[in-house]
Amino acid sequence: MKFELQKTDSQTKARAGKITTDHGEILTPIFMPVGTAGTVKGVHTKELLEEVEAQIILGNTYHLYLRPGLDILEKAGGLHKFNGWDKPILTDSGGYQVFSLKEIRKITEEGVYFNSHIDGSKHLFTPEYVMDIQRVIGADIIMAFDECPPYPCDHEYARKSMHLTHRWLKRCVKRINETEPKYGHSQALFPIVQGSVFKDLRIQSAEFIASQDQPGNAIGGLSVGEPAEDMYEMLEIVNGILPESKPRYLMGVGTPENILEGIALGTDMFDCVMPTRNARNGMLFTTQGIINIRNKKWEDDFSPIDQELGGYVSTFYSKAYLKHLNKCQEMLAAQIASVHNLRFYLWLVGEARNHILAGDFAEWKPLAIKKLMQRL
Ligand code: PRF
Repeated sequence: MKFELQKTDSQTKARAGKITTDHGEILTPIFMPVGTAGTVKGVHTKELLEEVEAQIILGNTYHLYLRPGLDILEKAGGLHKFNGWDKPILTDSGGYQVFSLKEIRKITEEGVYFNSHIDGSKHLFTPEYVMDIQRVIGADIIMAFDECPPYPCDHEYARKSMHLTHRWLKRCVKRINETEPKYGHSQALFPIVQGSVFKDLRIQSAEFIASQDQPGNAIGGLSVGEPAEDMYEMLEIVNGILPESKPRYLMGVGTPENILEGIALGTDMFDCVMPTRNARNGMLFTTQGIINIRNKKWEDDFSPIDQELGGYVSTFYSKAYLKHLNKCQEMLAAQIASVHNLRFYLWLVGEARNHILAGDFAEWKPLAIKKLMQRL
């Protein structure tokens, strides 16, 4: 994997860059649609390519390990072959997913014991095993095994948890260095900064993560319930320490506003279930503002969902028709809304990139936030 920094904004920390993987290029800043179980829910691969114009998608180690399981993934020749997505893929390590299980897990130095949410069966994820699983899945970018502490948590818990994440990282790096990719394309390991909302821990963690000298770095443990201001403060501290020459990935973030602020603070990559999850609940992000399609006012609005956004789905279907489909709980409602919202998110980061390159990102950002976050 290679990262080329193309431009840094003169008034903010925003950057435009290019990541090159064996499955192609990613122009940054970028948003990565979440494809937990090897599918971006409700969206065909063809639509991801042609409508959403996604450049990289996410998969989850935890879900793919449980279903379809390593046997099938290996027989398929990895996730790219299995789901037909021939562009870059990133897999999360399963740490975060396992931690959200709460009742059914136990954390030790060795790793995390957990019960499957599907059939209750017992499993152990260690840093080594999670690297092995991600070798079998075959993503282009793979994440280190970390603990994401809950919010709020006290300084003592956050400190111990951070050190555990750092020790686990060393084991991840060792395992990756001792093993080879299975399918001929290379895999880049991204370590994850933790430290909750404590400045001293975030500084310590960012320094340790940077010292591991991996191809890219991630910031975890944010957008877990803390005030947005705390998230931005932590991000500013961490991005000031992580090297400029490598991509920075803010995990699980966020709203259009969070993403634009994250970009302004020097972050290059984002992922979030928000565009797809909210789509299924009838919330649409548009170039004119936010729509709740369940609202009565759309009942007889026959204008396209979003003319300015372009694309087939957003310009062909009307708001009134989508409202009708949603009310009838038709599958197509979720599909249309998901494709539309993802196209919007990819448009958003593309616009940010264009404004960084044009040199007017700082002037554009507050106006964009005001317009895009207003409720219509
Ligand atoms: N760690 C991992 N995945 C994540 C997170 C994390 O802290 C977050 C936190 N927002 C989202 N996804 N491994």
